[in-house]
Amino acid sequence: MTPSLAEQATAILRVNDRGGYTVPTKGLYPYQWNWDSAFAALGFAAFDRDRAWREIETIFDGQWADGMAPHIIFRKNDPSYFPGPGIWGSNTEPPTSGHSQPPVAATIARWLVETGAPADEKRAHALFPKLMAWHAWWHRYRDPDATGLVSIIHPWESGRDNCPDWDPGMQAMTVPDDLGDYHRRDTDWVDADERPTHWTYDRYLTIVKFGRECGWDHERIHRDGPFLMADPCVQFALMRADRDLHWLAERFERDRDRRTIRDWIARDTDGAQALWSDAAGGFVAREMRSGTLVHAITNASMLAFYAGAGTPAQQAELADQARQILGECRFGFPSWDPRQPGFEQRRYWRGPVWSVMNWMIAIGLDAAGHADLAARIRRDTQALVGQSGFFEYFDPLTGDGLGGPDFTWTAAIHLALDQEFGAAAAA
Ligand code: 9WN
Repeated sequence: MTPSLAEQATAILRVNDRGGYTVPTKGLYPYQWNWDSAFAALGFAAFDRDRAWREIETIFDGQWADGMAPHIIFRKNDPSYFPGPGIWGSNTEPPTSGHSQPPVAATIARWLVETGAPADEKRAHALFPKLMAWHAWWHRYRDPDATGLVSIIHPWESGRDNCPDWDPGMQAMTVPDDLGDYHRRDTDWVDADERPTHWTYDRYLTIVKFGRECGWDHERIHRDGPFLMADPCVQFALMRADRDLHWLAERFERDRDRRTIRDWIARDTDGAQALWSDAAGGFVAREMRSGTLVHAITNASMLAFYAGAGTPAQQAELADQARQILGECRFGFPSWDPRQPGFEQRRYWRGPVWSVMNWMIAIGLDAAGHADLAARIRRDTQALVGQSGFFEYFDPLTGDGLGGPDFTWTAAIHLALDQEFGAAAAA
């Protein structure tokens, strides 16, 4: 008998388990990634809550002294991925990458507490100071002037690595003559049409070189680094996670932390307005040195609902944009507006659909009173897996599975939707 989709998803989490942490998929991504693990925890929660907590806790095995939870932890060298620990030069134990990824761990931790037992509360209590230190790092090092708008110093920090959103920042960059030759590994595993170009990789590595050579001095990187943009995904994930951290702080009676978090939330609610584009009808990316907005809607724009960001008029406009864009696709929500130039239905973050983005978008749409849109997004997410399997991402027009197979977070979100995790999440 063919195993059910839920059984297949469970098997994928088990196969990708390396003992306390999962890899996103074998071969293509052989290490632990930050936000992948936060979402993986949701999947484990469907059948093993202790393992769910381990997944979140191990994200912080790589936490830096300044509070940063890095985007990759390199526990043992695996030459099947490039760039590996030697290129990053983090000088930490375990070795890690040198920047972060969208902060969703506090949101998942809150959810585990809300739906759990005293054992969950205990785990969250122990984790709280690490979460707090990580959020403080975001506010201090990615928004040093306390404007309420956090920046990213690398497209990889957004988690939406190859989105056309980053083109202005990437085009403005000069690739140094001594960047050196390198051998990409990703295209050994996945068709080159579904991955970033060589031009893009040169620029990814230019930023890593700058970071490594300045010893990952994040004040310096923010000030003088080759790339500085603001990302609606990071901004909104952080705003949401700050609210969830505040909820935990209240529960644990951490009054000083509560006050600090309240200030962050107030500031970021104002700061997010710097991402609003009248031309696009939504929140968009911004190149920070020139102040230029990228006037196009992405799946990250749709996270405004999840963050509770925007005025009622802005949210109404955004919901209207969501309907129009969904009208262009068989499966939502695309990572780049199909009506815009630059849409590529198969290339990573330039059009395809991601389950994890959909999970957050649907929670926000529900909370904002757009239950029909939320239901459509959830239905599409499950239908994609039913049609094509547990791929890394999917073509929004055909539903073809793209990128890596047997993908941890796609399996995790399938289980979460199957069990209606987050369906009635608190706003
Ligand atoms: C670089 C692991 C990660 C995700 C990112 C996704 C992709 C890595 C890469 O894979 O990025 O971080 O090498 O392409 O864009 O969101 O966390 O699944």
